[in-house]
Amino acid sequence: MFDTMLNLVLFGPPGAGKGTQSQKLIEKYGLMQLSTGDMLRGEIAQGTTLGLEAKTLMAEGKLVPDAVVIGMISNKLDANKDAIGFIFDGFPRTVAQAEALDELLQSKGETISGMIALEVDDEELEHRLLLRGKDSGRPDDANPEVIRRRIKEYNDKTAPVADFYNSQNKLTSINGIGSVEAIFDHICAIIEKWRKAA
Ligand code: B4P
Repeated sequence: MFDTMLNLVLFGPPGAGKGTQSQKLIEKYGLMQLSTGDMLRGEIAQGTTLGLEAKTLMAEGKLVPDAVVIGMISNKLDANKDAIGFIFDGFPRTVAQAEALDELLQSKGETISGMIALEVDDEELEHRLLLRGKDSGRPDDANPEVIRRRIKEYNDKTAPVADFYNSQNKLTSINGIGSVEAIFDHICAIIEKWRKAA
């Protein structure tokens, strides 16, 4: 579908709609989603050592160590050499992770096509996550204090990742409030623009 690989970083605070939009992008473009949150929850479900280490941090709304998530992403890239492109969902979450991702892709002759950042205010984020927490079974969605901690972690450690991609002229920010369909259409329009420019 694409002449070159499409590698999209889907960015935004917790609850911004990254996971929701990723599902629709997989269906439309056949891209492979790499969600570090899903991978970590998988490790917890399997009761691995890594999962045990991540469980407490995630339940407290803290980020897990960079080396852990970088290692997971590196393994996935190696295991999916035939993918036509990747959606990085919830990764990178720190500048160190963004630098590591650039290096990993460079070593394969690839690069990030662009970052799309979903902008949603804190009040709406808290509302969405508490709503999801009612039936998601995710401990990090059930407690307002933990949700606020996640938003603070995002502002302190993750927000600078947008500047990292902006300095490479790869950042496009869009409004993440509105219908899921309208936001999806906006994301697709940006991808089409990248595709024409490639
Ligand atoms: P994630 O799994 O990435 O969790 P998230 O940020 O809450 O998910 P997302 O933003 O995808 O949620 P979505 O909008 O789809 O991370 C969980 C934890 O794992 C982190 O706190 C951290 O501890 C750890 N972790 C993960 N990656 C890491 C990394 N790289 N480094 C270190 N630690 C890491 O959904 C939110 C809700 O909003 C849903 O209910 C959805 O239905 C709803 N929604 C979506 N779009 C909407 C819209 N337009 N209108 C109304 N509601 C909407």
